Amino acid sequence: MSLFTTKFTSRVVLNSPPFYLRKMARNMSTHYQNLLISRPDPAVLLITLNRPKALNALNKALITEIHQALDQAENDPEIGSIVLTGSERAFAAGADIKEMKDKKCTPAISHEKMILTNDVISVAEVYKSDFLHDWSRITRMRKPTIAAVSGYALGGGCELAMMCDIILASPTAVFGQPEINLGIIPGAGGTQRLTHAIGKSRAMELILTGRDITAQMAEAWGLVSRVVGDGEGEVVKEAVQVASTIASKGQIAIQAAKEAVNASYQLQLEEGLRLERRLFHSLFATKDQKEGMTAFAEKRKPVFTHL
Ligand code: CO8
Repeated sequence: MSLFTTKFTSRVVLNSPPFYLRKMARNMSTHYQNLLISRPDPAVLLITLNRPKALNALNKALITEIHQALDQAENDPEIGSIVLTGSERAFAAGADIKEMKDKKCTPAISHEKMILTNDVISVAEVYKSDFLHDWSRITRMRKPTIAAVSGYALGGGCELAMMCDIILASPTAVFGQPEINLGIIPGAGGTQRLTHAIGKSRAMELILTGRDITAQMAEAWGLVSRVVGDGEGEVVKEAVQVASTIASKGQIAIQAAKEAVNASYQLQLEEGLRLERRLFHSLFATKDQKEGMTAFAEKRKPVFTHL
């Protein structure tokens, strides 16, 4: 198998989400233009990116709707985890290049002024609007998120997948940071998260050449947790199953575990271990800990109440 993919040309794979997803989502997505929303399990929210003609390119409207759906999930006590997916052909082919192409941000006569698009605005205004920052909403989710990736996950699409807690890939998935081909660099975490995931040399090679890698290579390099079976919708089914399993646990412990793992990116080992211990101790104050251990001793399944 070659290390790098060639251009993905098959027209057999579908642009749109599978029929069963569209049917399931019909009644739940009325106010979304670019997403399908469904509950394949009462405790799992499935968010399907749905801009098929643009290969789910991430424009402002789509990003805004993803954030609205995430807020909905975070605020719904019945939802324990979230799956984010695209179509068979594309998870997301990156930020919307056509939307971005005319953006300008050049120093004007004074360093205090910048020109963004056609408006002259001050550095303070650019700073306050925090251009690109809001892409990372998904990383601030307390509930676990799973990316189910088929087809292209390029540029901002790859970055969006990497913002999720777990990435499952279909054998058709293609990952890459091709921004260099457009005269820019990754702007939504690619240089940082990809390097954490696969190491400096591999990240440098992908980012500096703009090449893609296959799902199998992404698995071998540790970018995705695994490649699932072949077939339309398989990666989504598998992701929903993982999400259901996560949602069936005590949610306080789940969120504490997520917090502790994420802290390993920010903290030195000693501090991380201290945080882990403190979270571990605090879980003994929960009803779920009593229930989990009592159920084990009584040889029955625990019934967690998330208290
Ligand atoms: N933006 C806008 N439209 C896109 C994008 C995109 N990223 N990708 C594909 N499309 C559109 C195409 O323009 C085309 O539309 P139309 O039919 O109207 O011409 C349609 O989707 C189908 O695409 P193709 O005909 O090109 O399909 P192919 O199968 O021939 O090729 C590829 C598929 C290889 C995925 C190809 O479309 C491609 O190379 N796309 C661009 C990939 C890319 O460079 N992504 C990185 C974008 S930059 C980025 O993500 C920076 C993120 C940092 C954060 C930014 C915050 C704002």
